[in-house]
Amino acid sequence: MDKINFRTNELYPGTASSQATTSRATTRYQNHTTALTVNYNKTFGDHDFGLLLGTEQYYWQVKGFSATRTGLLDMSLPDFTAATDQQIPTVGGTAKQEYGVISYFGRLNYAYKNRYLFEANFRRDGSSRFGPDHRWGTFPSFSAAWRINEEAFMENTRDIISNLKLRASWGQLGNTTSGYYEWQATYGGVNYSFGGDVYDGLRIGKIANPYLHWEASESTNIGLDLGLLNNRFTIEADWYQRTTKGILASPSIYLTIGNVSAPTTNTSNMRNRGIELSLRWTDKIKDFEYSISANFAYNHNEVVKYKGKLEQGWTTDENGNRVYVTNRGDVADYGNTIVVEDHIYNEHYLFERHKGNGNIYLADGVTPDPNGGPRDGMIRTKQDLDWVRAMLNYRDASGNRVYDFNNQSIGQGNGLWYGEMIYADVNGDGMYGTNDDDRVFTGKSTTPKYTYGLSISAAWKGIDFSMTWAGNAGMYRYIYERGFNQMSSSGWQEGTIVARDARNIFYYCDPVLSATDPNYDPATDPNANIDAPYMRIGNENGAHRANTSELYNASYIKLKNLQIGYTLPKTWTQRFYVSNLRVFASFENLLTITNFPGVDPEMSGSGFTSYPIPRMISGGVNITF
Ligand SMILES: [Ca+2]
Repeated sequence: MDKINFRTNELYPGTASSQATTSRATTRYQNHTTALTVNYNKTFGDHDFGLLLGTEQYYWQVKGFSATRTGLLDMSLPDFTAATDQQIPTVGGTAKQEYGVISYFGRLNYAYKNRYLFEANFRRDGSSRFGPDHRWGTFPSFSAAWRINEEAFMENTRDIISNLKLRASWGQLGNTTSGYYEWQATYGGVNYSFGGDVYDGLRIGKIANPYLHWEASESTNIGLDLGLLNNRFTIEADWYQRTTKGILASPSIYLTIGNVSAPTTNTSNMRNRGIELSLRWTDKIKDFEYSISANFAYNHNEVVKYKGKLEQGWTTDENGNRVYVTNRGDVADYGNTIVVEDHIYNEHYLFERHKGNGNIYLADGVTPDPNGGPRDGMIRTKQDLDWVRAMLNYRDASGNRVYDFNNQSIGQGNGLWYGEMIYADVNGDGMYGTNDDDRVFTGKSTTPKYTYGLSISAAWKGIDFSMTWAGNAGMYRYIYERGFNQMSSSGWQEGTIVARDARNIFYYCDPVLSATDPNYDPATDPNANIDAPYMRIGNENGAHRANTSELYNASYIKLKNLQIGYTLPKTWTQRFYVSNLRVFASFENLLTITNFPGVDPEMSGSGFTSYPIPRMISGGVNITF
């Protein structure tokens, strides 16, 4: 087809039909499920028995084929068989992949006098995704419950306690999170030289692990159900612990093994512990029905087994020098978050602001004070900058530099200057935020520690009302965009590059005088803003470090849904052969209560740059004939 550029009025001839290509592709998915279950239930006096036995097989396969040919007689005949060109067609497709699962399972129920309830489950699952000798996993689970209110000694309390049940369970379940062929090695083509010529060869891309087996999650649960006043008030409380064992991961491997990917292994264990509580009150007063329910949950996750324990600290090497050593690179996956044993999963792992005492020198008046410098890390005054200068100029007895600030030198717009940050020397080696040894565990992640909700609903003479509040707390999001500006232009003049308002929150001092007058002190310049919460605006100079002051509490509570409706009396609507007619208005995400500075604490990513969950207002009519 020809194309025209309307701006220049030029015509671009399209592809000639003899050069046009046509293709056909087929992808075939196939799956079969076979299931067979037998059920048996029997009651002997006070004893109730139930038995279920079953087996299930599942097979899945994909394969695809595609081909392209060139040369059409005419654009109106795009069928694959109509292509005329005698060139060999290009052929491709989807590689054939398949997997299968076979399961055998059984369940046994037993109840005595409807008071003592037991259940045992047994599963044996086999999956083609694991090594030939480790395909099968056995997963039992048991649960028991005691309906205390059915006991004779509870007889007199039944007016108040309508239900009281104690529950306990323990069980294991298998997860197939592995890819279809994860236990096998992968090979790739590679050229090698032999006798001065290049030959095609084959090399291992990824090491096999024939021991790859099921990931199993083991859960323990203890719960209590309580119903009061004919179940008008109910409480459900649960404590749980769930440990996922054998989570698949690829360990760090030594370079001596060569340039290959590590095998996938069942290395890591993760534990979730928590409590869940839900309360509900429901009642009716004449025509007025209402119910209030609230829920609360606390969860703590911890990586209990990964690549080994983190060990780091000061030691003395063979030459008698004090050195800081860490095995962090071997046992952890980290950047601004970290996965390592004994810590929450993806814990924020950040630098901290330096907290100085404001001094420049120690008592001798010549040696810089390593604990001196700006009190909140930001170089705000001449005194602060003089400390940085004294630290960088200081040399030890052998003439070596002792202190370092993330490899930065002093300089406006491109180094340590007014409005820039000093990061804490956490490990005490004199290098302030220079390397990862100064990162700190924050005990915080984007996973909420607490979740809660509240629902209220009411109905009166055809009018109905409901609302749902939900929220999370104890989660933190890292967003640098708010307090650290990466503008491309260097320097900043008030009112020229950014709005005047920015002056109130970003550090500002005279860019010319501060660079030219050695006696200039922002602390005595009435036009400077030295108490700003955020660093100066300017181009990124490399001194910035992801730090804890850019970590924000994303706790929130939201009015997720509010609905008001009115159902017309049936005596009216039935005249029009309508059995039910309800008009309603519904509001989603109407209100968010949070201190989080981003757009929406609930959304993924930093919560600052991605698209938020929308607010929706809708109305409608439900008619049932
Ligand atoms: Ca350090």
